Amino acid sequence: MQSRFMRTATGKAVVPILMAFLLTAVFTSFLSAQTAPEVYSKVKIFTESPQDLLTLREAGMGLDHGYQTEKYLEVFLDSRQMSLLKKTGLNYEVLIPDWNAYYDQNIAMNPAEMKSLQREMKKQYGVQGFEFGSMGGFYTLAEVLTELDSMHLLYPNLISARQSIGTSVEGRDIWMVKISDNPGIDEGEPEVLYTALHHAREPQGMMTVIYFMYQLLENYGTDPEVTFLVNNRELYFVPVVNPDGYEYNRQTNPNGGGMWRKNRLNNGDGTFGVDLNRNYGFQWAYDDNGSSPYTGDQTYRGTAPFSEPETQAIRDFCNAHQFQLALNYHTYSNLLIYPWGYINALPPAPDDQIFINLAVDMTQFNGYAYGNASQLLYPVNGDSDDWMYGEQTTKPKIFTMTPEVGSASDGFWPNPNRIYPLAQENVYPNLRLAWGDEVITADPLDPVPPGSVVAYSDYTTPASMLLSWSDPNALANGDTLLPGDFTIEIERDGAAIASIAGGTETYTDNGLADGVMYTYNLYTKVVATDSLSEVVSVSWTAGGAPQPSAPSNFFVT
Ligand code: 0X9
Ligand code: CA
Ligand code: CA
Ligand code: ZN
Repeated sequence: MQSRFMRTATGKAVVPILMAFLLTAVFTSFLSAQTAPEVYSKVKIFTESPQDLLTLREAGMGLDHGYQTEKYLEVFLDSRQMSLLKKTGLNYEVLIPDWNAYYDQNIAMNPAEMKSLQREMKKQYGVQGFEFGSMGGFYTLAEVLTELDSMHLLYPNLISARQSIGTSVEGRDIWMVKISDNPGIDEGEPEVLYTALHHAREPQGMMTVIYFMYQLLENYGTDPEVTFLVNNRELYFVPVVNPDGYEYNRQTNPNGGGMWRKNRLNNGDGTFGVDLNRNYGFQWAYDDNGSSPYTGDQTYRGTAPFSEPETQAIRDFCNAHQFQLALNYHTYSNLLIYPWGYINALPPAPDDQIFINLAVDMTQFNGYAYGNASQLLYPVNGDSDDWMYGEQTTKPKIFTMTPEVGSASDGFWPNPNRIYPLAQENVYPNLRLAWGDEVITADPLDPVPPGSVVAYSDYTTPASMLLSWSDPNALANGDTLLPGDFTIEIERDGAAIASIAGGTETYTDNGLADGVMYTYNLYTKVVATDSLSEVVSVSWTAGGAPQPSAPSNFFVT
């Protein structure tokens, strides 16, 4: 029999450390036996007629995610769903009878393999802080927290310390961090939210988010786009919305592959868990098609809207902020999904077109399909996106979308060699979301530019230019701006030459060449926030004008 750790990516056996792993394997199965994890099977269900699809829907299996074609769908089923499927009489084929055994045999890598893959990936992707976690390459919950802490230690000026936004059913904190310049200050800049792991078995979403955070931190100050966005946005991250479910997967499957989806509420009838992505309070329980009333189902929606502390935490966090855009990361299917979830319709104009434009832009390089949930998968009610967008009284509407990262072959626990590429293909969409075209129109906290800007030089001062202007006294939103709050930044022909304190209103630029025309850019910069105004440009020739000329209208009387 082949050991779970003998098979390597290159096919060679790793004998010297085999003993240690056999021991680990024995211990692991002992642990597993104790917690008796569900057996999940990968099944291909043939749905050749509309009647077959109806039969399937009416079987009450609470199907969630899978790969579908006209003729069949491939899904992961727990034992309860398996027995329901058998009763339907539909044709099916079991592709993988025991997913976890399959995962351990075919996907999990041993530490030596992980290490060399790690080296290769870091080199190829040019990242420093991001690395593999210990759970099949994915960070465990504890490792996510270590990453957040080390980011804050390394980049205290760009990322906040982690803050709890609430606790889970089992009392674990749900952590949030903010990336922005001056992360400790609410600068009133446009706010954008990224979350992951609503579903415990979708760790690639979390890896994608952490990878993006490192991209921001490591490229700040060198990449102009990253620098602009970090300076002018407040980017919030909740990498693990469902810590209990994720931790449960670690306990049952410490090497990765755990298939628990929901939270870990004890439903009191021998079943556990509410699907957090069916528990939000917008059109909650709209029908039984987009969510399930049955406690044992994978898509069980809970006893009431926001019955779960995890969704309450996200709700309260959103209500306390002014998020304008959000991405809730899930896996898989290479999709970008926008509202509505509960019906097959788009939000009213003009928002429908804004969503489409955003999605077209964001998916142009990774090729994800975009649309609403019904167009792409199946209807869902009580999901995060419908609430974030649809709830418009307790908070402003949020342009929220769900990426489903990875292909059908990646599944929920992709091969470790897919973690970096899948994260990388979502950096562009993440950046575009932060730009928020058509959603973030003007930053109300940007200052007003300097007024009446004049550059002047004449034959009496051929080597210098006198710049003058009137200081702004407000932000774009009308808030007062005092002289001590800002500087006027000056560029000559594109290069920064001076930063002048508010209240000065003039600057003399010396050492110029007589007869040469110079172009100056002036803009206001708020000291506390680095927020910048629009740029005002003026051009004038050194010593050039007005030329001294013979006096005219000259009379002698
Ligand atoms: O069923 C879900 O909750 C999501 N799929 S998953 O396999 N990750 O569970 C799809 C949710 C789609 N709905 C919206 N984005 N509105
Ligand atoms: Ca900021
Ligand atoms: Ca700023
Ligand atoms: Zn999901």
